[in-house]
This record gives sequence, structure tokens and C-alpha cells, in this order.
Amino acid sequence: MENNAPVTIIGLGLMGQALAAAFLRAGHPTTVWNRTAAKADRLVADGARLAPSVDDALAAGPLAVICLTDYQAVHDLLDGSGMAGRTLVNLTSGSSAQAREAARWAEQRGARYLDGAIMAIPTAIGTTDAVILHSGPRADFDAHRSTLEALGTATHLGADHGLASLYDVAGLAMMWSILSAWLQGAAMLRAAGVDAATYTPFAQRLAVGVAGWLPGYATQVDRGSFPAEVATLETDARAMAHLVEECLALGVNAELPELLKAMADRAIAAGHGGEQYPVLIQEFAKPR
Ligand code: FVH
Repeated sequence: MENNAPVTIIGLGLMGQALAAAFLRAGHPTTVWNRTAAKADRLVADGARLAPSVDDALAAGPLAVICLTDYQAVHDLLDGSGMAGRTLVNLTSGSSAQAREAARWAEQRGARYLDGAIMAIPTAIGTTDAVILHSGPRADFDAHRSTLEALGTATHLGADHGLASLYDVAGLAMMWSILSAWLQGAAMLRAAGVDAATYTPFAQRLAVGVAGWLPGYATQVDRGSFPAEVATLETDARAMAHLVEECLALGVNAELPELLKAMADRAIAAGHGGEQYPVLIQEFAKPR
């Protein structure tokens, strides 16, 4: 179904420009505003309207998408602006606490508020590969869902405004852990003369295989019960010791394997050596 709802984009950095361009491609009348007005030139040539002020931009339609450097910039820019009656979708990166605080701040000023997180790079915006997470009142998401889908795969996570930010950082933890594990292996194999390109198909197969374990392990985590169906943590810890020894023998960095082994050793010392790997949730779930 055709959707030509007007949209406003506030913030035309690398990401904001991509968001505005995707709305224009989808046929939405698009109003833009940026502190440095020249960043709107190409969008204006493609049909966007450059608002002379933030208030004018907010007045252009019911939905304003905000994409600035950080939450401080959002508050500095929009405090005192005419946001009442509008729905703000804030796609600026920040913490869950900042998201919840921004929701209170916007609602006190008469605006509806959805927080969001963009799990994509600017070139993916406007394709289904661009996953965009939203959290806040479901009704506000549903009211603008078909418009937000012009940006990518629009996903609603729940009413808690902090959820999009939490999923964002959980995703980063996953991404950096996988990349670091791959680099660890690449460093070890390189010491034996194997280049990264040769090692990588093996690493990819392993990553896909391990991803397949997650639903079963999630059941153990959610139940708080960790029967050793495949291997005990003690068995894993012995393999971790080999990994550490091998790194030291090769002369490559052993910090990451040592961290993994230290966590497993603590869980074993607490009496969990006969249980399965996901029992380590008890180590991850508390501060050090
Ligand atoms: N670029 C990316 O790939 C990532 C993907 C994941 C999520 N992020 C987040 O998106 C936010 C914006 O990122 P960006 O890449 O567009 O960033 P910049 O190109 O640096 O643009 C920043 C815009 O913010 C404006 N701005 C900053 N401070 C203020 C302020 N005090 N008042 C008004 N505007 C402000 C800036 O304006 P200008 O410098 O052009 O005048 C830009 O429009 C970010 O949270 C990422 O983490 C992107």
C-alpha cells in the first residue's frame, strides 16, 4: 500500500543523510534540518525541503526521526523546541538509561517517544539488511511502522524505552567477541605460516555451527539448570589450558584465552565443574 506520510529528519551526518535519502526514495515528503545546512544540499536537489529552523522542521509532520552524535546533542538541540504532539524516533546511539531519561523528557514536553538503534551502516539503509530496533509504546511504533519500514527492517522490542540500546550493545558484545576470537585464531595460525584467508573458511563454518547451539543453551540459561549433555565445564577448562599454553608457546597474545580460563576456573571453584558451559552465565551476570 502506498504511504506518502510526511517525515522530518533532524541530523544529517553520514547516517542522517542515508535515512533522509531512503525516505525520499520511498516517496515520502521529507523535511530535513542540520546544524551545518550545506549537508542538506544533495538531499534538497533530490527533493527534500530544508527547514530554516528546528521548530519549522518539527512542524512539518507528525513524525520526526532524530540522528545526532549523542544524547547530549539531542537535549541541547531540542530542549525548548516545539515537539508537543509529535512522535520523535531517536536513532542516536546511547545507553539504556539515556534512552529512558529521554523518553521522560520528551513526554514531559507533550511528545510521543520511541528510542531506536541502527544495526547497519549508511549504505545498507533502505534495504531489508538494515535492521533498525525500536523500543517504547507499541501503539506509537504501529502508528508509524509502514513509514519506518522505508529505512530497513523495522523491529519493535518492547515498551521499555531502554531495550533498543541494550540490544545494540549486546549485539556489539557479540560482534567484537566473534571478531576477536577469529583474530586470536588468525594470529596463532599465522605463527605457523597459515594466512588468514586460508584459515577463514574453517572459522566461518565453526561460527555457524556454534550459532546453532544457542537456542538449546538459552533454554539452560533461562531454566537456571545446566546438565552436561555434551561436555562438562572441567573438560572445557582443560581445553582452555591447552589454548593458553599454545599461545604462549607460539609467542602470541594469550590475554583473551586467559580471561576465558579465569572465568571457567572461578565457576569450577564455586562447584560448577560438572555442569555445562552456559553455567558461566553466573560469572557474566555479576560485576567483578
Ligand atoms: N554511521 C554509522 O555507520 C553508524 C551506524 C550505527 C549507528 N550510528 C549512530 O548514528 C548517530 C549519527 O552517526 P553519524 O555517522 O551520522 O555521525 P556524524 O556523521 O558524525 O553526524 C553527527 C550529526 O550530529 C550533529 N550534531 C552533533 N552535535 C550537535 C549539536 N550539538 N547540535 C546540533 N547537531 C549536532 C551533526 O551536525 P553537523 O556537525 O553536521 O552540523 C551531524 O548532523 C550516532 O549516534 C552513531 O553512533 C551511526
